[in-house]
Amino acid sequence: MPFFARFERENWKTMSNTEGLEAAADAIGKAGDLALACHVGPDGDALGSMLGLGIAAQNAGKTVRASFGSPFVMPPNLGFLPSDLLVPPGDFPAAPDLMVVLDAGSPDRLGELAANASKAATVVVLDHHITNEGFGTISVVDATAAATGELVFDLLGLLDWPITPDVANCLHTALVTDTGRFLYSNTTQRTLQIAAVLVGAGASPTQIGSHVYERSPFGYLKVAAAALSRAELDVDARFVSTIVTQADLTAAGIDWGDIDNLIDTLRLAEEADVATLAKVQADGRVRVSMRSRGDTDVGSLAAAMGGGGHRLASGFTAEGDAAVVIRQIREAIEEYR
Ligand SMILES: [Mn+2]
Repeated sequence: MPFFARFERENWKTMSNTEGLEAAADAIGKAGDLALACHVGPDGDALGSMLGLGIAAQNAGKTVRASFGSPFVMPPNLGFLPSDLLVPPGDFPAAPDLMVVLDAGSPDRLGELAANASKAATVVVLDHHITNEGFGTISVVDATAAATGELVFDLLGLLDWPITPDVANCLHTALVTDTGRFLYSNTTQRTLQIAAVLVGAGASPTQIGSHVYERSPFGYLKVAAAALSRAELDVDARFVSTIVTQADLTAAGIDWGDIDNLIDTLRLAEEADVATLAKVQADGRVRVSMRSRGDTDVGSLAAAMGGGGHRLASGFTAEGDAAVVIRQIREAIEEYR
């Protein structure tokens, strides 16, 4: 096929490569009501792929409800996404006919909505986490996709549902955030081809960039300064880490959603292959984010700790002292190189 023909609407279908996706399109196309859920603590891909699919489905005449498990708080830097479809998890259908789960590698990533999924007649899973073991009635897991938004894009092509500017902006947000602005190693020619179609359909890279990357409350600077001043580098282990606590956030008047980009500053330390940010919640639990430059499979490391993610970006939640959790990671690192 000529290169540019791949951008033509009628050729989108040929870009799809999974049978599961056709089964998913069939189930979604036939449904009257759709219940959509993404992972707790949603990022740009989780929300963007869910809302993009939801808006397209609503435009196609479906009744759509979308949600994510507690805490039900929209991340501040994603507040620009059209969120009319969002309902609190308590208002989510208890036993949906068709539930679509996006960007969640396992049912427990749904929080309390895992119970709704267990009662749903049909569960379609769209995901790209390599740690996804394949749950749901129809499981579409493509670890070569940079974002779940790529799978939604293919799905809309199969369904022949229009990509309106709102849909395009949601899906482009999914691609931009999961690829680190098209710079991470998961970025493929195909990712950029899809992005080109989305921008052509009305996505605004400038709007997405200005909200997601170019603004933070002033308190973020204070928290980042405190966290970075406490950062520790283990040169032998090529490991940099730091801890942020609820007290840091409270003192600066900001929330956890405001520090989503902090790990990107921590990981700048060139001496380290692995960067680890431990976030001590108000209830004492420790939410850990990890990034690798390429030599360490932090996805498998996180999975061994009860979490998940990708080879170079992952996370898990632990009980106990944050400094002890960080020491455990540092001691385990060699096994994953
Ligand atoms: Mn994702």
